[in-house]
Amino acid sequence: VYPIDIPRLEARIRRLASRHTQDPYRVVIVDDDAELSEHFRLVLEGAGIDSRVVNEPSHIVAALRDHLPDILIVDINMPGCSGPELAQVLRLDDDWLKVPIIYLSAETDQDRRALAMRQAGDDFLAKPIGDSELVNAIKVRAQRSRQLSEALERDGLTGLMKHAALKEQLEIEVSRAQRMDAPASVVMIDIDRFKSINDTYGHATGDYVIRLLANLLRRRLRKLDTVGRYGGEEFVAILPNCSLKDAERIFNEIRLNFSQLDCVAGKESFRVSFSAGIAPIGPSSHGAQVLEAADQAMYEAKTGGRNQVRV
Ligand code: GH3
Ligand code: MG
Ligand code: MG
Ligand code: MG
Repeated sequence: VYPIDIPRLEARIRRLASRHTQDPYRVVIVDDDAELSEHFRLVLEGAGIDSRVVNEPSHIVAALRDHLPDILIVDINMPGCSGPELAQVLRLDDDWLKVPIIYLSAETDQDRRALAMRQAGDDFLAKPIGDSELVNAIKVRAQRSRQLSEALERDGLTGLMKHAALKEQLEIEVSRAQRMDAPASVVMIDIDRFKSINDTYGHATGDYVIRLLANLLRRRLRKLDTVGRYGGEEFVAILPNCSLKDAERIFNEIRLNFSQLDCVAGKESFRVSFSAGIAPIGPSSHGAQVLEAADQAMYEAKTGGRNQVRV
C-alpha cells in the first residue's frame, strides 16, 4: 500500500477541475528580489492575471499546489538555488511537468542563458522588462498553454475527456472514494449495432449519433461526475458519491431517454440504443480492475439482448 499524499492529491483534483474553465490566468513568480517581484505581481494583477510571489525557492511546491499556475516565471540567479536547478527539480514531478517555465532574468551572458534553457525551461524574457511587454508575453503564453492542454485532453468530436485524461481522472476518483470511504460507480457505455448505423446512413450520421449521446450524458450527469470518450462509440462515466443502485437507476433513465430519441438522417429518422455495465469502486479497487469489471458487465448487457444496463 502506498501512503497517500493528501495535499498532493487535493492539488491534483483541483488542478483537473479547474483546467478548462474561463478563470483568470494564474502565474507564480519566483524571484529573490522582493521589491521587484512585488512590482511584477502588481502589474500582472492589474491586467487581471492572478499572481503569486515566491521569494524563497524552497517554498515553490506549496505555492504551486496552492495556486495551480498556468505559467511559472522564474529568476535565474538566486542565492541557494538557481532558477534552472529549480526548473530541473520541477520537471521530475508529473504534476508540474506541463507548466511552462519562463525565465525572467537580467542574465546577459549568452552561454549562461543557453545553458539555463538546456537544463530545463521553455522560454526567456530579459530584465529590465516594460510593464505592458510583461503582460503581453505572459498572456500569450498562458493562452497557448491552456489551448494546448485542452487539445491534448479533450476529444475533438464530442468535447469530452479523451482516453488518457479519463484514466488519470479515474485514478484520482478511486483514491478519493477510498479516502472518503464513500461509494462510487464506474459505467462503461457502448452504442448498440453502431456499425450498421455507419453502413446504412454513412459515417457522418454515425458521428452525429456519437455527439448526440455525448450531449445527453453531459446534460444528465452531475457537475462532479466525469464523462469521457473511451473509444469510437464507447464512453466511460465516473460517478463519485453514487451507489451501484443509484447508478443503475440513473443509467436506466438515460438509456430509455436515448432509445426514444429520433435520430435524423436526411429524410429518414431512426432510433438507437446503448448497453451499459456498472462496477463499484471498492476499498481495494484499482482503476484498471474497475474498468474491466464495468466492461464485463457491459458485455453481459450485450449478450443479454442489448439496450440494457447490467451491474
Ligand atoms: P455492438 O452492439 O456489439 O456494440 O455492435 P457495434 O456494431 O456497435 O460494435 P463494433 O464495436 O464492432 O463497431 C463499432 C464501430 O464503430 C466500428 C467503427 O467503424 C465505428 N466507429 C469507431 N469510431 C467511430 C467514429 O468516430 N465515428 C463513426 N462514425 N464510427 C466510428
Ligand atoms: Mg535574482
Ligand atoms: Mg464498441
Ligand atoms: Mg457498439
